[in-house]
Amino acid sequence: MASSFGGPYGYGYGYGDGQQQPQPYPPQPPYGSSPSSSFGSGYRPSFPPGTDPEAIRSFEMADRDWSGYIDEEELQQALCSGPYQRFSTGTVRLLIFLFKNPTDPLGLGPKEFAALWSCLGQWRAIFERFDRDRSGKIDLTELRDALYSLGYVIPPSVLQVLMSIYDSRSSGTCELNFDAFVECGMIVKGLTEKFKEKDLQYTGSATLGYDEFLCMILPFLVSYD
Ligand SMILES: [Ca+2]
Repeated sequence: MASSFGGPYGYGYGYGDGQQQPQPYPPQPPYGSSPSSSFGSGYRPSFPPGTDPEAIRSFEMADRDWSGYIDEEELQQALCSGPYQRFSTGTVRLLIFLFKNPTDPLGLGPKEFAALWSCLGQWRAIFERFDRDRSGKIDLTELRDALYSLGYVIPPSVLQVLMSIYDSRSSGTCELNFDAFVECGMIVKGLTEKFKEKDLQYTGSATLGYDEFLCMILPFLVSYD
């Protein structure tokens, strides 16, 4: 009686002859060779379906210690060698603070990195859309309009403060580079969302205690260098 159970995959649970050997887990450093020459030999960070192949490539290039996570230094490297020219340490720290899963001590995992990559793509689109004079930078009016398009009506006095803070991280020419623009935009977005949680009547005003105020802003401040 011929048996065809199992088909091409067999029906045992062991690793018989001719079957693929199990890949090491967690991924092991390629002793004696550089990671870039050894990709594809078991190092498989698990990305969500539909992740931009460029994001996956950047992750694999950046994860130099093969930990499966991207730390601060590796993220800076990944962003500077990708489609973005430069990212200041301050911006990189803010991105890690905003995207890191608090239970992952080693840095950004594939899922968080993919989310960050997608988010940066959206900021890039906003940057290009509002850089109306094609200077490659965002000036005060362009910043105002960009934030307005996201639903944030920033008063002129606050715009001046934002420009003075992030311009100094940028170039000192009253315009923001992309990394400073992302940092500025994410701070405004993050703090506004926190404030809105306290503004239940949606009036633009909120009453909050001293401790609540500190707890709200300190995580953003300490993410800076
Ligand atoms: Ca511009």
